Amino acid sequence: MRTSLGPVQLAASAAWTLSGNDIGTMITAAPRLYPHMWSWDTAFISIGLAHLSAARAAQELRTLLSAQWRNGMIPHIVFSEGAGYFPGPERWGAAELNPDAPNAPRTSGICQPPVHAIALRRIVDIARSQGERAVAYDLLTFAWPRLYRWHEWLVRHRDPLATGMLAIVHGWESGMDNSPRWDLPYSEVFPGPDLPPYVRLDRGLVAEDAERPSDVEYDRYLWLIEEMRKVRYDADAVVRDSSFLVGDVFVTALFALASEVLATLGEESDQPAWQIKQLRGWARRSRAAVATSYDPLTGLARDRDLRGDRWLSTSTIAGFAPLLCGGLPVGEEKSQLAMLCGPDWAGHPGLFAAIPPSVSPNDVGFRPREYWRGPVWPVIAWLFGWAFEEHGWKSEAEHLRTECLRLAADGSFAEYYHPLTGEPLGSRQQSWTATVVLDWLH
Ligand code: 9WN
Repeated sequence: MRTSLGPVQLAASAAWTLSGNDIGTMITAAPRLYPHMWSWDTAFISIGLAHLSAARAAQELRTLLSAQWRNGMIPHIVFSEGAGYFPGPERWGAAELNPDAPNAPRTSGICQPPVHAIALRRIVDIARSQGERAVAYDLLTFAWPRLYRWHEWLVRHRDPLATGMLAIVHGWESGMDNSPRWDLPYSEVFPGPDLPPYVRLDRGLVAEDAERPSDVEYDRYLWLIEEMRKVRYDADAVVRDSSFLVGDVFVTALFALASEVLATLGEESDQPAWQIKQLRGWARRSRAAVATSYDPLTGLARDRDLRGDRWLSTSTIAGFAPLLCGGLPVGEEKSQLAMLCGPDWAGHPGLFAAIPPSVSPNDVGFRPREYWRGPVWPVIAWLFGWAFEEHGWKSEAEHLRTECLRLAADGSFAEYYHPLTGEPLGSRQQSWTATVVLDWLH
């Protein structure tokens, strides 16, 4: 039978998970599968930490920001001294090839979704509510200019059509690595004969191989790194030459949302007015780009394949991106919300908990155990819950929270869950699952 922990035990267990993943220099994304710091994981991890100690949360965010590249990019992985993950720092060779990459700590050469300003907002609010005003002030002063530079980097280097739709150069940058969203663009990534051999380390660390991407997918992931190495991670050359270049509607929506949040934090901390204005302008443009991608036939927003010059209409959770950042006309917005809560998604009668899975159970491509091809990811639900709160959709936010807590009450803090049975999948003791549970419990 499935364990079901009460709120006090669950909170204690989440806190215990975070402290178990604390290796002294950082909190790793997960104990075995991911023994390093991941960019968007750390944003979420800091939120959970803030409930335990605002100062510790601030330290975690500072650690991530200390690895920011000189050009402003926040790298997707900050490597710990420990080994056990492939591709590690040697395979990336970022510091050897690009003078903007720090020598220490070592990092990867790509980025991840820009959720950091949302985390900063949450940490500052939690710290203030705990009376830790100095911690909040110091963190805001430290992080704001760095996050501004990060957003500026995205606008400067990742908006190739100047429409506000931000592009990614690797599926890992979306955070939804093997989502069916990327199947078509990846089908045109052809690993060359000079792809250096490699050994995957992830396979043995999950119960079944199918819970992780296939070898064919990994070849493509690794090939894209080779392409980037050839241009020494020069941001514009990567966008020019990479065989994978996709306008990511989910990243774009998060960017729009986070830019608004950062602008407001800037007003609260007397940051330069022109930068605040610029952030609001970026948010407006990206919101409009998300709205433009909306397909009235499916009711979902779309990614744009910039190599193939075509819309990608694959139906996934990312199609609800407009609900994160706003910008759709009221009628469309309402019908998107109804669709998300309806029988194709969170209201599907077969679900263990009423949370939208990564792919609809009614979709032919639905694979309930396969990573981003069907499972439920609590952290994605948290993002929608947070945005719903912001929009004033309180009952929808509360419903997501209650259902996610029911799913997570088994105390495994799995990376993702089988949407129909609630079975934990992927890694266990995943930090960001523990942290969103902690936040929901407060
Ligand atoms: C590659 C750490 C990361 C998450 C991603 C998730 C997974 C890595 C992997 O784990 O990606 O970056 O090796 O599969 O897809 O969203 O940040 O938790």
